[in-house]
Amino acid sequence: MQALASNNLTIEKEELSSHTLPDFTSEAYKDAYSRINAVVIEGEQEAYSNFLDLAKLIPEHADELVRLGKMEKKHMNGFCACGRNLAVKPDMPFAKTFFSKLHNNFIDAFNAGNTTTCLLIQCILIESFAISAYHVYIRVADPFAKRITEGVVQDEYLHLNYGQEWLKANLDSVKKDLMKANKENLPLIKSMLDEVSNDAEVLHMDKEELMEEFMIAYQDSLLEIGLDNREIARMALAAVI
Ligand code: PL3
Ligand code: FE2
Ligand code: FE2
Repeated sequence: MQALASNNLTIEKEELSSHTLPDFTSEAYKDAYSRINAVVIEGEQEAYSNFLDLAKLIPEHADELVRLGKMEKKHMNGFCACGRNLAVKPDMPFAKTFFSKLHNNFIDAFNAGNTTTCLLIQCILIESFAISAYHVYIRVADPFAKRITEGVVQDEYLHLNYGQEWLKANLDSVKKDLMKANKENLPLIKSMLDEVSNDAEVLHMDKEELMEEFMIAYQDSLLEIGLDNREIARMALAAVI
C-alpha cells in the first residue's frame, strides 16, 4: 500500500513537470522532429547568408560578420547530425515556406540598403528566437543533440550582441526605423512560433516557456540597446496586436 502510494506520487510529479524526456524513437517524435529539425537547419542556413549580406552593408566590420556567419554554417552541420543520429529526414520544403516571409523582408531591406531592418531581423529577432528555442530544447533533448545545442547557444549570444552594439551606437538616427521594422517583423516571429508549437509540444517543449524565454532575450537586448521601458513595452505589444 505504502509502495503504491509513493509510486503514484512519482507519476504525478512527472506529469506535472514539462521536462520529462520524450521517447526519441517513437514515430510521433520522429515525425515532429522532421519539421523542427528542418526549421532549425534552414534557420542556420538563413542566418549564414544574412551575415554575409550584413558584411556587405557594414564593410568596416566585414571580417567580423563573415566570422559570425561561418559559425552559422557549423551550427547547421551540427543540427544535420542531430537529425541523422535519430534517423530522421528533415522536411526542408516545410522549413523553406516557414521562413519565406521573414526571408523576403530581409532581402527587401538588404536591397534597399536598410541596415537597421537587417540587423533587427537577424541579430535581434532570429537570434532571440534561436536562443529561446535552444534553451528550452536543451532541457528535453537526446544526449547527442543536447551536447551540440549547448555549444551552439553560446555562439548565438555573440550574434545577438553584435546587432545590439551596432544599434546602440547608432540609436538616435535609427530609432524610428527600428520601431517600424519591429512592427512589421515581430508578428511574423509570433506566427512562426504558433506554427511549430504543436510539433514542439511532441518534443516536450512548452509553448508558454518558449514565449517566456523569447521575451527575456528580446527585452534584455532592447534594454541593452538603450530603449526605455515604455518603448520596449510598445515594441513587445506588436506581437499581440
Ligand atoms: C540563428 O543562429 C539560428 C536561427 C534558427 C532559428 C530557429 C528557430 C526554431 C524554432 C522552433 C522551436 C523548436 C526548436 C527546437 C530546437 C532544436
Ligand atoms: Fe546559429
Ligand atoms: Fe546565430
